[in-house]
Amino acid sequence: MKGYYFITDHTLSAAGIFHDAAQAIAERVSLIQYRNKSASSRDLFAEALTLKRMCNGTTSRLIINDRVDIALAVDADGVHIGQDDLPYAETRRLVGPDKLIGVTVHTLEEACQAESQGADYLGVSPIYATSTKTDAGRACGLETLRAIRRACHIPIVAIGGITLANLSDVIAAGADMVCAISAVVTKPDVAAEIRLWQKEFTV
Ligand code: TZP
Ligand code: MG
Repeated sequence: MKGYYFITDHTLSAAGIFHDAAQAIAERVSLIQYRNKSASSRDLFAEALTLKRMCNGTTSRLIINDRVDIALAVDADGVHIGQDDLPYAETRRLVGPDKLIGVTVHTLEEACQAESQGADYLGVSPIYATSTKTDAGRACGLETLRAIRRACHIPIVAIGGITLANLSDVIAAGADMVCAISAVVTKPDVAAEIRLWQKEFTV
């Protein structure tokens, strides 16, 4: 797991989540997360199923944010849970041993706990202040990211307020993957933007 991590955002997207996701898949982004905090379960299911079909036969794997039931219903590749979602152990019991589980962490303690429980990757959040997620909490900064990098061995996804201007600092602090929503999906050419982000991981 390395490179840009794509998350859908229907409120910020200039061209729509399916257009954005198609571009991310075409750019061979390894993880595509479906995140929607406002739709009904029926609509979540329908959209997640569309994304799953788009990912089938490609190198991109589909992760569902928050909702284990939706992840199971569409046979997604994994689920991403936060500190207020179903606990890790129950999530693992429901999805089985083969699905990916990502866990959002804000501190070194939460990171160590998630790793020891068996998480497949850590979402360290928010690195910088962001208005995209209103309840993201205080920025944990590069210091926390470095501390988690030193202590943990599983892949780290950094998220929150990351732009092309600070991306190299975040990679240098130890992120394997970096997610940006507003800095990418608001751009007129999402594919071109993703290419710029992916390039930062090859230098
Ligand atoms: N989780 C923590 S911060 C965040 C999420 C979903 C939002 C990131 O968006 P942006 O626009 O890249 O700051
Ligand atoms: Mg969550």
